[in-house]
Amino acid sequence: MKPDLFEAPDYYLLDELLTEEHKLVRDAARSWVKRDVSPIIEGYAQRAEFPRQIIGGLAEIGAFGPYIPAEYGGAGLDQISYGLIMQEIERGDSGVRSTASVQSSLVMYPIYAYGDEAQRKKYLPKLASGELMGCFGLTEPDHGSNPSGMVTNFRDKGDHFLLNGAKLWISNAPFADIAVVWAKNEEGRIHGLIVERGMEGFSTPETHNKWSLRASATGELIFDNVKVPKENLLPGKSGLGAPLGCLDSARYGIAWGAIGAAMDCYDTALRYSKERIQFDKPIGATQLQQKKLAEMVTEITKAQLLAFRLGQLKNEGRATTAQISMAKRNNVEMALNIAREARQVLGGMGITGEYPIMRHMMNLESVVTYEGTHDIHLLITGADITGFNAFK
Ligand code: TGC
Ligand code: FAD
Repeated sequence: MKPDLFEAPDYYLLDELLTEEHKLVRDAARSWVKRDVSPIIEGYAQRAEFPRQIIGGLAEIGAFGPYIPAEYGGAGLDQISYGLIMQEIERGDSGVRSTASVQSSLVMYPIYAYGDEAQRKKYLPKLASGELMGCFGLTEPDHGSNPSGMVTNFRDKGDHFLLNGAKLWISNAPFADIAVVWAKNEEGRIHGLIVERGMEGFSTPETHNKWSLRASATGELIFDNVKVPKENLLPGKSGLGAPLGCLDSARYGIAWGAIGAAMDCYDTALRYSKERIQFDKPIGATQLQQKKLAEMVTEITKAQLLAFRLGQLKNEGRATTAQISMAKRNNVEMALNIAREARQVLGGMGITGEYPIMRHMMNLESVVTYEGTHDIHLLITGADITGFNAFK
């Protein structure tokens, strides 16, 4: 792969809206991605392997629990810093950002928000340092967009719970030490349980043959009469709103992350357009290529403004689920469109692993589907503005 010469577009001088802390956090993540992710990520994606050696670096830049308080090992940062970290990591690769999103928003967040003090103390510091890695089991083979229909269940056996069922498409599953699993009790009420690797009857087979997110490990969670200690139930919240609350946080991170992937594609295409000569002039001097590049930077700028304002609302505790859906949907589609256009600017070179564009494009096909599909987010906006729920 070519050396990483990335320069971030900032057409509307958004850096002026960031605090010194935001810029320090962002720049540390940016430098780490250039040094430790860019040089190796193409090879790992080609081999469909997760680069485990980056776990320590992710922890060091504060990517595991950016907004979790420092007393539990988190970085104690605000939501804009969290977003900027996700942006920089996804600039490197969406799969690496997935690992960080899952660890932070889908494992640490539910333990922090719904767990008791003993659970927080037991798990959060080790998750923040990367000593423990986690995954989040909501999706099932027959229940993806509609998780309320889940069949995974647990039964009270007096001194423990007995867990049965299966989860599919679970990021980090093949190597995770713990899983936050959503399952129904005897009354059909959804609860979160912390399942630990090594519990008898718990297995995590890897999902192969992915053309997308190849540097992220995806797998199943199988529960065959797993005895889960009662103290592993998250006591603070139950019902579908509990896992959906975690998704709010992860989807917010993705709204920022997608900007990173888009910026990398735009920056690569812009540089290539100035260097590639056809018909005796740089292709960047032709109107058609300029149209592509001008539209890309316009869309990136709009997405940056959307994410920044959402971050302000999130910092104030005022961001709604529907606002988060709009940003996730818009920014991922924006990134996917930019990846497709940028790929064309590079002509044949665009399909090779010499440049990051094709990898970003393939990754974004997962990002547009997970954490709520593109259409599901449209329906969330539709329900919010009309008051009519069109899901059912
Ligand atoms: P609905 O009736 O709308 O809601 C059920 C209950 O939940 C409450 N609620 C929320 N609470 C907190 N936060 C939210 N965001 C909430 N949204 C809804 C709601 O008020 C209600 O509470 P109550 O007390 O009245 O019961 O639920 P529904 O069954 O109609 O479903 C709505 C729908 C379709 C929007 C929801 O199911 C959905 O979002 N589906 C998409 C599923 C999804 O996104 N799955 C993601 C799996 S995790 C993943 O993909 C990780 S990839 C990570 C990576 O690698 O980066
Ligand atoms: P389906 O729900 O079957 O949807 C198929 C199509 O039907 C979609 O286009 C959808 O928009 C559409 N559709 C569904 N319902 C409606 C409706 N009411 N109206 C109109 N259209 C509709 N899940 C986890 O729990 N944890 C993870 O860590 C995780 N990681 C993932 C990693 C990867 C790489 C991938 C691909 C997925 C991951 N997922 C994870 C699962 C992901 O959240 C689901 O794939 C997603 O929610 C969609 O579910 P589904 O694939 O079953 O599609």
